[in-house]
Amino acid sequence: MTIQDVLRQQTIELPSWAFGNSGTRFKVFAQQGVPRDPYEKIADAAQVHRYTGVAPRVSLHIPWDLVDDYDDLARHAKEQGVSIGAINSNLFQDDDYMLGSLTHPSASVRAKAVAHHLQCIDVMRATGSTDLKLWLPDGLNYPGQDSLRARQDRLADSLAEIYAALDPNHRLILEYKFFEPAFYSMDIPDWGTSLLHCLALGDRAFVVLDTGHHAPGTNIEFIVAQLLRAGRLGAFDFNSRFYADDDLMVGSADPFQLFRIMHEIVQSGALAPTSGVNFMLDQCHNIEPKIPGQIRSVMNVQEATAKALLVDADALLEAQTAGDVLGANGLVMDAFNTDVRPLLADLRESQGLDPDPIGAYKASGYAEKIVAERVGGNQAGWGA
Ligand code: RM4
Ligand code: MN
Repeated sequence: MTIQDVLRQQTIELPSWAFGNSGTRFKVFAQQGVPRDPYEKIADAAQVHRYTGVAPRVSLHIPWDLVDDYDDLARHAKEQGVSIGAINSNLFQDDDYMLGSLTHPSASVRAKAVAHHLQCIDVMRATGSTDLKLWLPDGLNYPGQDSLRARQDRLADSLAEIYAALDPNHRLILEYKFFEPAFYSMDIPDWGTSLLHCLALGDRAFVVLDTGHHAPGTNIEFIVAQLLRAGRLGAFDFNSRFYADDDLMVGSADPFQLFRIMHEIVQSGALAPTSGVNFMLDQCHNIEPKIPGQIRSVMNVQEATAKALLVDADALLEAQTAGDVLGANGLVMDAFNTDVRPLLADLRESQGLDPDPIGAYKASGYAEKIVAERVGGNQAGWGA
């Protein structure tokens, strides 16, 4: 297979929430033309697929993306040329969850959090989604606030209840985050904790690696290699960070890190659609326009992938085996320093796409159209 053949098979999943308004804890800046409902979010996501050709799925977030009729939403997605991807639960915006959700000391709050996932599983059934994605905001702000260990036990029990409710073709994918919203201790702070819970649950539980959820300086590609080795890397939530969970465009802060991650993926054969790794974006576009922001992000992932595919694997193995430190490093750096934009432009043309997706989107007039048409109603955003 040529590099272009491999790139043609790659797919990247878009988050519905990237198209709604978002912001910092100080301010949400509204943008004109932003979707008012999940139908409009899907229509915008379909634009990204239209110009990149590699973004055919949209993750939904429940309850942000609640609709009356999910068969109808799935039909709408199909009409737009995309399908529904992972279903994300939301345990971080309900007053009852102030002290935790799946780990809460009160059995009734835990039961409520579990029941929310049963609702998400119903959405999966109606939309054909196969991934239930959990991100747990639970944790402690102060030593002694609750028992670290008892919370793990409660978490294991809650997760087991959710896992038992899945259909045989469903996967549970479990995210981790080292801090925020809790500051002393998160209940799933790291990949090891997520992996332990996944191993206890069964072979359809996988870890989600959100690139923004690590301490500065963490070697993320090591985690990728380790999870692939264990067969438990279920998905990425791609984004960029300079400081905390910045949710910036993937590849914007540190394209070299993204390349190193994709290098591990390519080396392990995990780019193949059958590998079970779902390449998702989890980003918010607070100040930049959202649709081209997503297009740029998709292109950044493609560029990092193309560079990773350029690494001469045979020569690298030879250099590594011979202990040729400079040679091995040189092979990796040569690939990273190659300008792959012409290769990707050719690829797009071979697929009948414009070689310049952002330019083509801008020229399409879609941005002006949604500003003119989406008047009135409530713009979608965090909490809406
Ligand atoms: C969280 C986490 C989740 C996403 C939300 C929007 O920080 O990364 O994946 O559902 O943000
Ligand atoms: Mn995430």
